[in-house]
Amino acid sequence: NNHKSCTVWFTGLSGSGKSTLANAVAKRLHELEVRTYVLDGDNIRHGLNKDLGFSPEARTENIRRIGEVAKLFVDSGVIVLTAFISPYREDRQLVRNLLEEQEFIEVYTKCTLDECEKRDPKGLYKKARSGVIKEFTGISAPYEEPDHPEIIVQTDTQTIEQSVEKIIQQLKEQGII
Ligand code: GGZ
Repeated sequence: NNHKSCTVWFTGLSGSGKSTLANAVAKRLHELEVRTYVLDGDNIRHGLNKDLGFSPEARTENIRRIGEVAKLFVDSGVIVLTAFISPYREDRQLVRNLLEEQEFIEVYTKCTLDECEKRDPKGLYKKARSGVIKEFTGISAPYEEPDHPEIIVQTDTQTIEQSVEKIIQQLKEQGII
């Protein structure tokens, strides 16, 4: 299949649905015979970035490296989907600047902290509240909302299918797929 490459950059709180959506979009793209790769904590923080923790400096370096890796994937012709909190506006801007204008599609998985905390699939919010985990995003570390993301998906009111569809539509409108 003939398609362009880009980075679909998910940003949002822990538990807001970044990985779920990245994988759901990848599945949908696969059906359309588009080549994709998903970067997330499982394949990045356990490997390339296993030397990094969650201090502001470590998060900035985490995102910088992921941006460079995403750029390599874009150069190779695939659509790369990244699922990282990426809490700092400046860090996301830096990645945007690494890529061509049409190649960076920022998707804000918007979800109230309340709802993320209710989901708490790994029990991390509970640990953050009790102080077992320090500097936890949304509780004891900041999350800076994107000002002008290409896409906002409201994951506490929209279904996964609706969100996937919105992202696929944007890729079509931009002539990527
Ligand atoms: C935020 C943390 C923290 C702290 C561990 N703050 O829900 P998860 O578990 O699977 O996703 C979170 C993941 C965040 O890593 P990122 O690389 O996406 O973060 S960043 O972009 O800010 O560098 C969470 C887990 O790691 N986790 N400690 N203190 N999330």
